[in-house]
Amino acid sequence: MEAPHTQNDRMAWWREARFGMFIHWGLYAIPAGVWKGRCIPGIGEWIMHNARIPVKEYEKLAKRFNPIKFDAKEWVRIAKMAGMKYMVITAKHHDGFCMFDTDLTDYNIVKATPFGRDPLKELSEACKEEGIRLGFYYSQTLDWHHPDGMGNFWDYDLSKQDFTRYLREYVKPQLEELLKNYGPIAVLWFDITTPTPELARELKDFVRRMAPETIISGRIGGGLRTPSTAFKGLGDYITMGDNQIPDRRIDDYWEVPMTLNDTWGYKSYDHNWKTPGRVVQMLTDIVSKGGNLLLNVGPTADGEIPKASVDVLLKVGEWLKNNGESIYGAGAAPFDTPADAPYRCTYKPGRVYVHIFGWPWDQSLRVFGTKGRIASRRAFLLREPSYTMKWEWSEMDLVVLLPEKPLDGIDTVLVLE
Ligand code: FHN
Repeated sequence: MEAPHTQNDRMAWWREARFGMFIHWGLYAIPAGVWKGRCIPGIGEWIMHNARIPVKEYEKLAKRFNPIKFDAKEWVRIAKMAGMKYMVITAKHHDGFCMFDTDLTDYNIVKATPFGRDPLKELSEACKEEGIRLGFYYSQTLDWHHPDGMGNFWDYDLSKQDFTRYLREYVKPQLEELLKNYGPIAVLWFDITTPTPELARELKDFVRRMAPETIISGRIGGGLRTPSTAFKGLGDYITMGDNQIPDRRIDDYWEVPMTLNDTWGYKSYDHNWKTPGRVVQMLTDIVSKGGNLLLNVGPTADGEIPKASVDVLLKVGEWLKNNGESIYGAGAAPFDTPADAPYRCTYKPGRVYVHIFGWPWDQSLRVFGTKGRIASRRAFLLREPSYTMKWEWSEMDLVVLLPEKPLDGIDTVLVLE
């Protein structure tokens, strides 16, 4: 049993950070959702599975992978400008292709592609320079390339597989490489869950021994399911279901993995981008319930983060530059906000930040259920601290008289001090 303070120490930066960049990048960026002239339904990084592409055929993509536009510094700069504090990139996704140099297989970006560089090495250096924490996504269960990995029923006879051998002789040595050669690794982001609680425990103990400071995602499995599709298992925090924001606060560490469009890996014809306003409001909603947002980008086979996603991220970053105080290090307010209220509240000791999404037509904003929970002395706009507002209690609610118009159409932040 770990000493509880150890986990809090490990999680301190993560709780402060609140907003990270998820990156799904691999060979699947080449077909980008199209195989043999057919648009393949589903998320881009699942194309090998969804089109039942045989290993021998999919492997050939490696010969064509030459992302010459990849620039680690530029990716880190984008994350920074977006106000993100950490980055989690796919070291190995379900297709089994390794985006780092590894002695365990030649099926990796350095040995099997004309590119021949190690982007994770380059990113770890760029992140260090810029003070962004770097984590790795690692698919510990599904591996459609490895004969002992799970999930590839179209090439392999599943009854002959030995998953324990895969975990011990392939997964663990690869994690050792990642933790030793790229460290310090902020997060190991496991996915789907490890098949048995015993193996999840073995994996967790292994990572802990090697890197006690590395945070482990909830999808390592091995425990009970938490609310709905959320998972904590033996991990350090609850990983919510993909794109799922809980409807109320959760008093634990938790994170929502979220796509910026409808795929994780790049798909040439998915243009369904979330707007900057929607992202800011989702981030605020998540922080108001005590969680983190890990927002995904899917770079192209050339090595670029699609311009449409960069445009959204930069606008989110602009909003955060002006309003970051209400997000970083903030958490859930000491009172509940009805799901249909036109605002969300984030909180730091001494300050409630009311994020107003819908400006009231009569300028009077009712902050529900606050009586007895907060003792407000001053109400002002975060971006205009000199502009103080009148307020009064009405039954259990605080009613604040706002200026005529919002300062920010996306989310104007009112501070109750
Ligand atoms: O199957 C994966 C999917 O490709 C993607 O990586 C997401 C990200 O959270 N995780 C899995 C599904 O939950």
